Amino acid sequence: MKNLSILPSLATLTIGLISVQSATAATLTLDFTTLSGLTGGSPTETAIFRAAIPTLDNITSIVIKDNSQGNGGSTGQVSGFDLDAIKLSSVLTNNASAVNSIAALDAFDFSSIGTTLTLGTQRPPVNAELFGTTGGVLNNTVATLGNFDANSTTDPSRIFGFVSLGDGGQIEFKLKNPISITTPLYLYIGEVGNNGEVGIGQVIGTPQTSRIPEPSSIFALSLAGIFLAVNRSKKTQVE
Ligand SMILES: [Ca+2]
Ligand SMILES: [Ca+2]
Ligand SMILES: [Ca+2]
Repeated sequence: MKNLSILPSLATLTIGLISVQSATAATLTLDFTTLSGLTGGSPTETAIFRAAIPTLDNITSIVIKDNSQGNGGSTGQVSGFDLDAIKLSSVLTNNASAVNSIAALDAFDFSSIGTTLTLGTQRPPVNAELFGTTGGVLNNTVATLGNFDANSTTDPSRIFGFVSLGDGGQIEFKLKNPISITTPLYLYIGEVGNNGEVGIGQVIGTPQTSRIPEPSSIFALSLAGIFLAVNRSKKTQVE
């Protein structure tokens, strides 16, 4: 009888842990595929990467990080990953030249309310600011993150249309409204220059397992198992 009184409380504790886990947001890393061709302004050298958004509920943020380890591209104000644009679309395309014209979800707010930029470091010679930023925040009149339109050049008279994250930098996009995935959705990002810089994408949302009433089923099964085990044990003792 002593053991029996402990068993229900252990089962309750297990359910408690499952509930907490279900409600907690998860950060998942995206698996990018490189599209064929290039797009952008002039010179046209923006490479496009596509990732299927994982099946999550309540997606609140998407994060793009530089993971170039100081390699690739140019120095100074254009150090690190050079983000031309970001787009969420239900349309799947394999061609960079099509990415500007496919339908987009109205998901992003490119103001300082909807974006959090964590500046990476510049490789010498260090400029006052990373390109596409002003006062440490995104300047979207320069970066135009809604359009894959970057001029892939460091010529001061022509450089336009992207933000450089700096080495190890990142930008977080807080979505206008949380998104739940019920049909396939794709993220497209562009890297200006296609010159060796590497990005990581992450999506923050809630696992959809929290929708399925499995924990209560597991609980019921556990109790049934305990009941059977106790009965069997009692019978064994009697015999
Ligand atoms: Ca760069
Ligand atoms: Ca742009
Ligand atoms: Ca680049």
